[in-house]
Amino acid sequence: MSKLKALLFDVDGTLADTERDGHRVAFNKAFQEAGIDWDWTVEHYGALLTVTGGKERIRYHVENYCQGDAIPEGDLMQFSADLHKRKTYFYLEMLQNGEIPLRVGAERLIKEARAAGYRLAIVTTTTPANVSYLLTATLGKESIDWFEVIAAGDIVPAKKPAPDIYQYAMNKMNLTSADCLAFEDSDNGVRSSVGADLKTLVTINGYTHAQDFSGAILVVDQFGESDQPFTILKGNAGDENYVNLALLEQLHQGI
Ligand code: XBP
Ligand code: MG
Repeated sequence: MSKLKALLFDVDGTLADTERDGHRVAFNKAFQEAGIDWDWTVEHYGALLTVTGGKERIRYHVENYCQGDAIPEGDLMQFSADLHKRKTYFYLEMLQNGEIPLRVGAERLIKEARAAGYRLAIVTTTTPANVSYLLTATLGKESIDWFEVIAAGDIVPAKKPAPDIYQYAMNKMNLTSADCLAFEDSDNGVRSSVGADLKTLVTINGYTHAQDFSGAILVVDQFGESDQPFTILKGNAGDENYVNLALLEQLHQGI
């Protein structure tokens, strides 16, 4: 077994709880601005999360929930791209306003890993600017450079659950899956990371808690802190009660 060298972090749902009160709200602001009478409720958005990627999610909504609505079929790509551009604007505004914090334990874990010399990467479906704004707002502008690779958005054509984005990040870092651990929050994310042959730790959230994580090695409700222990949903964390480097080494070695 090779040594654990790198940690590959998903963003949405994993580093921050972005979907319900972040992305969803920004989509609705864009619809409102464009005079479109869609309201993506918390429940409906949960159904739309089966599709990763914001533009793809808009198209999925049109194709599955808008039969008979006046959206010119040939222009659907352009329509979704334009609407998504405004959604990103509103989302970045929320990040800049500090409305979206990191999840419990994320900052500590990233800083501990960095101090111990682990290599770090971001592996996400979301738009690249969403990542840099989140990092800047929560960890400071310099934190963007803590991540050797930020693999995001349309950089690979096939988004999660395809393994391509993880493979892209590992290629860029000249690492194999045996060198890395992945962190995810959703079934689509785990299908992507496990599809890339990566051991994966899952931190669930409100939208994903009931999903199928059979490919993951450990499923917990949060990274946690020493005084805020996680709850284990699947797997074995030995003596550890929050996600720390000792636990990651243990998971990597398969103990
Ligand atoms: C995240 C997503 C993203 C965001 C929206 O999936 O699906 O699409 O919801 O981002 P994952 P954009 O956490 O599995 O990477 O609107 O910028 O596409
Ligand atoms: Mg995610």
